[in-house]
Amino acid sequence: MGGWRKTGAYKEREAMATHKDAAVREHVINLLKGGNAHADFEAAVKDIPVGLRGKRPEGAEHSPWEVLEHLRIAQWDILEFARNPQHKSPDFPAGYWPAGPAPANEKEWDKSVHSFREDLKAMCALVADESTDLYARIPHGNGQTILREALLTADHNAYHLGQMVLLRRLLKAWK
Ligand code: NI
Repeated sequence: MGGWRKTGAYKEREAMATHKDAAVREHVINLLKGGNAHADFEAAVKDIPVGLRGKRPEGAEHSPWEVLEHLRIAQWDILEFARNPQHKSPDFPAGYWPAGPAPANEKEWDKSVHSFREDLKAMCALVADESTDLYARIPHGNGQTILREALLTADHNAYHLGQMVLLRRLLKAWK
């Protein structure tokens, strides 16, 4: 019963594949966590004065709150798409942005930061899970893989984290 599979050469190839798979997972998780080549999420949202969170600096299209919420909603949408066949994406583009430039209060800001963190953790856990096939087509998608969704998340986050830092510079709220 499949005894031929247990030859030394097969086992060696299998060990090599597992090793490469683990390396890819590690690279993708590092990319998701960020912080290697630029400010990570924690640095980008840390200590933004309450009074500036809803401010659009002159010449900028968005406030820090709008960028934070956009980051949260987009990441949540990609994560849910990746793991939940029932997921319905928001309307594009309006559903990916908050209603206005400012949060209702500090609690709403904190809640958004917290949700972003939790979803990022969940995306990393999905990638780390050895039972997740990074290369298989997502059954309810049209060609996407978990690898693609994880890379899309990292790329989209990096783009808007850079934007957040620039907004903070313009608002004089970046050390
Ligand atoms: Ni975006």
